[in-house]
Order: sequence, then C-alpha cells, then structure tokens
Amino acid sequence: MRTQVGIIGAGPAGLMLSHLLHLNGISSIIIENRSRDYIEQRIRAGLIEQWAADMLTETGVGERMAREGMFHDGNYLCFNGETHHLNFRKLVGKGITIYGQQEVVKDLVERRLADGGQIIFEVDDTKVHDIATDKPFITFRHDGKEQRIDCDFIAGCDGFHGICRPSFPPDVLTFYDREYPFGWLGILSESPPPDEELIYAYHDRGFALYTMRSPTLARLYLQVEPDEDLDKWPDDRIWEELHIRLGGTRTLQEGPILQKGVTAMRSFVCEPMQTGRLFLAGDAAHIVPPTGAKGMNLALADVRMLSRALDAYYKRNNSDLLAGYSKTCLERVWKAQRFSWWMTQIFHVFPDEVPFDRRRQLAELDYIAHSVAAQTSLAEQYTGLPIA
Ligand code: RFL
Ligand code: PHB
Repeated sequence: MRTQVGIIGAGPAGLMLSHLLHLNGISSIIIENRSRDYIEQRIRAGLIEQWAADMLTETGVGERMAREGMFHDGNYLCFNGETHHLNFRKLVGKGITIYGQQEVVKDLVERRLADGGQIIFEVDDTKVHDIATDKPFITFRHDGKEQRIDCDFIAGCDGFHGICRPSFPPDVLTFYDREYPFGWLGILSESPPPDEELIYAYHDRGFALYTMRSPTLARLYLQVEPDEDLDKWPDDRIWEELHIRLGGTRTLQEGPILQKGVTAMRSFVCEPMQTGRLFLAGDAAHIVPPTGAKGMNLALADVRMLSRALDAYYKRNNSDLLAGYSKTCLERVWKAQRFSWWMTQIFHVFPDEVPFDRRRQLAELDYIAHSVAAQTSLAEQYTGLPIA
C-alpha cells in the first residue's frame, strides 16, 4: 500500500487528522489495533472546547453534535455546602459542548468511510521504519498477513501506550512526568444529572464531579485511591459518597449504573513531538489529569496544526510549519498542563497535606467564586485558549 500520510491509531487525533487531510486533498490510511465496535463504545472524555466544537461543525462532522450535544454557557463550583455559578459566556464570550468522545469517534469514522477513507481495524505488531529518511514505512499484521504501507510521513496518534513514542531514537526524548496520589472512579448512570451544567465539588472527603451525557444520563466521578479496587465500591457506597460530596446543594437522583471504571491520574509530556518523518499527536505525546477536561481537546489541537503543516508542505513546498510543529504544539500543551495541574491541586484532597493546605484551597475557591478577574482567567482556559 502507498499513501501520503500513514496514521497509526483511530482515536480522536488519528481520525480528525485523516479527515482534515482529506479536505485538503491529501491521502492517508489509518491503522488501528482495536475493532471498530471497541473504539466506538470506549467511554472517555466528554467536554469539547468552543473552538474544537466549531472545527467539528465547520469541517462537516458536527451535525449529530448539534442535535444531541449539550451546549453550556457556564458551570458550578461547590464547596462549604454552597454552589457558585461561573458564566463563561458573560466572562469570555464562549461556552463548552458536552458530547461524548466515542460519539465524536463514531461521527468521524462514518464520515471517513463515506468519503472513501481507509481505516484498517484489528491490526497487530505495528512497527515504523526508516523514519529518519524521506521514505518511511509502516509494517503490521492484518488477517494473519504481513502488510506494509509506504508513505511520506507517519503520524503517531496511537495514544499513551502506543509504539510510536518508544520508536524514537534513544536519547532524543525528554520526559516530564508527574503522578498524582489519587484516581477517579467514574460511573455512567441512567438518571438525570443534578444540574443542567457541570458541578465541580471540593469536599473534605475528596473531589467529586457531576457531569452528563444527556438529560437522562449522568456521568459522575469520585476521587478515590489511584489503584482503587472496584470491588470495594458497590453501587450503594458510590451513591452515598456522591450524595455527601454534593454537600446538600442539589438533590441527586439515583439510577441503574451502566458502566464503572477507575482512571489513575498523571501529567506527562514528551519533548520533542517529532523526529525525522514521525510526528506524535495527542496522548502519544502528552497526558493530563481529567480535572481540566483538556485531553481530547489537546489531541484535536495537535492534529489541526499537523494538517496545516502538511498542507503547506504539499501545496507550497514549505516545510517551515512542519519544522515548527513540536514547538508550536508544546506551547499550547504546557498551558493546558499548567491549567490541568492547577484545577487538580485546588479540588483534590492530598494524602500528605497539612491543615494549611485545606485553608489555602478553600481561600482559592472563595477567591474564584467572588473575583471576576479570577473567573475570567478560569473561563478563558476552560473554554479553550485561542488557537491559530
Ligand atoms: P486515543 O483515544 O488513546 O487513541 C489512540 C488509538 O491508537 C490505538 N493504538 C494503536 N493502533 C495501531 N497500532 C498500535 N500499535 C496502537 N497502539 C494504540 C488505540 O487502540 C486507540 O484507538 O488517543 P488520542 O486520539 O490522542 O485521543 C486522546 C484522548 O483519547 C484522551 O486525551 C482523553 O480521552 C483522556 N481522557 C479524558 N480526557 C478528558 O478530557 N476528560 C475525561 O473525562 C477523560 N477520561 C481519558 C478519560 C482517558 C482514559 N484513558 C486513556 C484510559 C478516561 C480514560 C479511561
Ligand atoms: C466528562 O463529561 O466526562 C468530563 C467533563 C469535565 C471534566 C472531566 C470529564 O473535567
């Protein structure tokens, strides 16, 4: 097989890249080691920044999101038994969209296939070769047969556990890493969320987040141990804790729990995001704790940049954007890292904290709740920093 851009991974990064390249007349093939069904059912992020929702709409894949997504102008902070509303629309003229990552994935897969795009599912033994030359290629096994894709460029969109980052030559990469001493237990429940907008709750017993996928489907999270055993969390205990951490500010309706999982939290960046003809995008290059809701948005920002850089290369024979890809992306990545870390450290209870820290966290939340300047800064970052 031969294509211009070989893409490894059919997550939001790989799929959106392939779609954007196609709109610019650049060919690509995606290979994915999971099945179509698996990637379309995998429950992950749910919050889309304003510019990213606009990009989905403007590039023709936002139709179902317009019908089924939920458009929010603000959210709530909850602490000391009170909620405080932040109105992003008033503060910065932007909002956020709640629409599940797997729905974005479904829409992109459908559109790529309708446009004649090629996605090869259920591959294994993926390897990249000759990335330091201008004739790189990918090999993999599919249906028991060895396959090869020759291409001009390889996009490593294969997530945190992919093979592309480990394929960089030795000593090229620097890693910046931070693990948090807690994780999130997330559930999807067939019940209405406690409010139409998201509630981020700080509580002595730990953080809780009340979000949703639809008016009748709540997505609820609790701060737990990083390696928490789900067996210790029967449904009754989850509901009890969710009620307590909401601090009596809303009534929370219970419902059948459709899905349950624990996610460990970490911050991670690798620099640079490119070597030779191999470009990393999304979780392959960086991970954020979910408190800032930046993971999928960063993945989309990377591939927007990469598609522009590839377009400049093919249409104008200009490699400047490709040469600057890593630096440009990392500027946004680090701001999102900082915001995600900041949101994480004000809302969570740390095992090694001293009483001073609680008072400091509460003072910070109180400051945000009552300062337009502080709210504006939060709103600007939460709804998404400007993008070129
Ligand atoms: P993805 O979505 O992980 O997609 C990578 C794809 O590459 C495939 N793959 C391979 N394919 C071929 N050959 C190989 N050798 C391959 N190795 C891997 C994988 O099967 C997969 O389909 O990365 P991408 O596109 O960069 O998108 C990033 C987002 O998925 C991610 O940032 C967010 O989902 C992070 N995240 C969350 N972000 C939020 O903003 N809010 C959340 O609530 C939230 N919850 C989560 C999350 C990530 C989770 N992970 C990674 C386990 C919950 C979980 C459980
Ligand atoms: C979600 O809806 O799953 C979600 C929203 C905001 C976050 C994290 C997750 O910060």
